[in-house]
Amino acid sequence: MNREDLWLATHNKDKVKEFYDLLGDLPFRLRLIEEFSSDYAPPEETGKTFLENALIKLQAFKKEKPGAWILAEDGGIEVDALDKRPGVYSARYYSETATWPERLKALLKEMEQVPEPLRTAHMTSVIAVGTPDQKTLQAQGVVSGSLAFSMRGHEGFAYDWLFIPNGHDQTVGELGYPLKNKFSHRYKAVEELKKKLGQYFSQQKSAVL
Ligand code: ITT
Repeated sequence: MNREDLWLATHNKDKVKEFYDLLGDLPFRLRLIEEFSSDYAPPEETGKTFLENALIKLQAFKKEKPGAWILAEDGGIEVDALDKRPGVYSARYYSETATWPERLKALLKEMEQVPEPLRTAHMTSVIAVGTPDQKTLQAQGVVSGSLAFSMRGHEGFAYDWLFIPNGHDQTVGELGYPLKNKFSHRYKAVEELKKKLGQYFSQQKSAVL
C-alpha cells in the first residue's frame, strides 16, 4: 500500500509510543520531529484552551513542512476541586523544571484535605490534524475519574500514576498497557479523528469522480 507520511508534531516520547499503537491501522507512515530536525524548538503554548494550543503546535510545524500531513495534540488534567487546574498548564504545573514525582507530589499536597468524593478530575486530549490541502481536522477525547491519594503504578506516564478512571479502582499506571490504549482520552480522540478522516477521504473521492 502507498502510505503517505504523517508527521507527529510532539516532543513527548510517551505520546509518540501511544500514537504508534493507536494510529497503526491508518494508511500513514508515522514520522517524528527528530527525523525532520534535531533542533526543532516547540512553540510557546500561549493558548487558553487545549484546542488553541493544539492549533499553535500544528501551525508552528506547518511552517516547517507546508503541504504535509501533520498531527499535533494538546491536553492534560483538569481537577474539579482546583477549579479545573492545572488544565493547559499540566506540563508546567508546579515548576517547568520539576521531575514528574516532584510535580505529582505537589499536586497531592494541594489535594491533601480534599476527601474522596470531591477528588474528581478529567483527562483530555485534543488533536489537530493538518491535511496537504490546508484543511484542519479536530478531535477530542475526555475520560473522567478521580485522583488517588498517592502515586500508584509504573506504566504509562505523568498523571497516569494518580488518575483513577471511572469504573476502575486502579490508576492508569496500574491498569497499564494494552488496557490504557483501549479507553484513554487519547484513544477516544483518535477514534473521533478516524471518523473525520473517513469523511475527509470520502469527500476527496467524490470530488474526483
Ligand atoms: P508536546 O506539547 O510536545 O506534544 P507535552 O508533554 O508538552 O508534549 P502537552 O503540552 O499536551 O504535552 O501537555 C500535556 C501534559 O499532560 C503533559 O505534561 C503530559 O505529560 C500530560 N499528559 C498528557 N497525556 C497524558 C497521559 O496520557 N497520561 C498522563 N499524563 C498525560
